[in-house]
Amino acid sequence: MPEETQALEAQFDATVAADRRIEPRDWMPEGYRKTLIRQIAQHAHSEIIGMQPEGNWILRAPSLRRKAILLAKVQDEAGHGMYLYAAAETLGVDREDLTERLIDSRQKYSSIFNYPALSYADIGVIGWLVDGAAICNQVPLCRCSYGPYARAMIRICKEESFHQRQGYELLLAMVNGTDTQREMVQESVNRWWWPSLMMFGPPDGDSPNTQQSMAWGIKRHTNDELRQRFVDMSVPQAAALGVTLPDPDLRWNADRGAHDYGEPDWAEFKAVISGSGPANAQRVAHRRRAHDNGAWVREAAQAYADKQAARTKEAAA
Ligand code: FAQ
Repeated sequence: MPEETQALEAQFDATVAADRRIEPRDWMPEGYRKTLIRQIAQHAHSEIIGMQPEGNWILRAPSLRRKAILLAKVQDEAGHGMYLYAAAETLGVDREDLTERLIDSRQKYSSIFNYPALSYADIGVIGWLVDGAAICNQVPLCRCSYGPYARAMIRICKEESFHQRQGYELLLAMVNGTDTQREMVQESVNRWWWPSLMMFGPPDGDSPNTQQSMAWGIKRHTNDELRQRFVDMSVPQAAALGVTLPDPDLRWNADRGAHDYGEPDWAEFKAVISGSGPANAQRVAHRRRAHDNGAWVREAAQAYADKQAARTKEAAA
């Protein structure tokens, strides 16, 4: 390695070790750049695809108040996608290219969005469990070593926290309603609990990226550490709602000071992230359709930008 690169690498290592931020202008190892692009793009795609399960319920929300809340939440997710694509662009990639990779299934998005939202109770449970898992995973990313990602995460986490509360508040209203509503909530929790645990990624022993990502200060905790935190956080919340989490092995372990819980179905997880989940084909097809339908807007914006640039050039000449 040339001496100059060695010095830059030493500076990078020292910045990470001192818990300072790496900024776009700074030298960074190619692996660090690639890992960030992979993770941030996957995260951005998740926010964008993640609008679909809930978006499907906007027109069927049971009151104007619920409709306004859901609309605002889904719009927030679009905003998160935009901040994250902008953060990825600081690493030298192009948003258009990332979108192509998503709709060609060359880049992943979170497994959770490949499950359908079948009842209105799912809107509450997605807020409670899916946004709850997202917060657990994302709060540590506010301290990620890459500045633009860490800063984007601060605002995203504040909004996710509101999302989680609106879901929990909706569930509280439902469990204080009729027997049918309580049954709807329990049925929904039964479907979403295990996929929510899978959001944290494979078990640590099967996670090829965790060790290096932690050494680089991208990830601050392992997948299993965050999954455990989420289980411990959810158990009292489930008790307050009066719902049962669908895991016969779930119990408090006083020695560990944490809950023991059962093994998620990792074969199902692998199938879902390889494209064979219940809604993968539908989600990607919908995103592709929306992208194709928006082509005229991109063309018009480009034509306008070209015209403005030509006028500026003319005026300068
Ligand atoms: N789904 O070695 P690891 C939201 C892939 S929240 C799909 O452990 P890593 C908010 C992984 O990419 C959801 N793929 O990987 C919202 C890798 O594949 P690759 C988004 C998964 O990166 C709420 C392979 O498995 N949040 O959107 C998943 O160190 C409600 C090996 O795994 C984020 O993206 C999965 N669950 O750790 C929106 C958070 N897990 O790329 C709307 C940021 C793993 O090598 C409504 N990301 N894989 O082919 C992260 O924290 C990390 O990337 C992990 C995975 C923890 C997800």
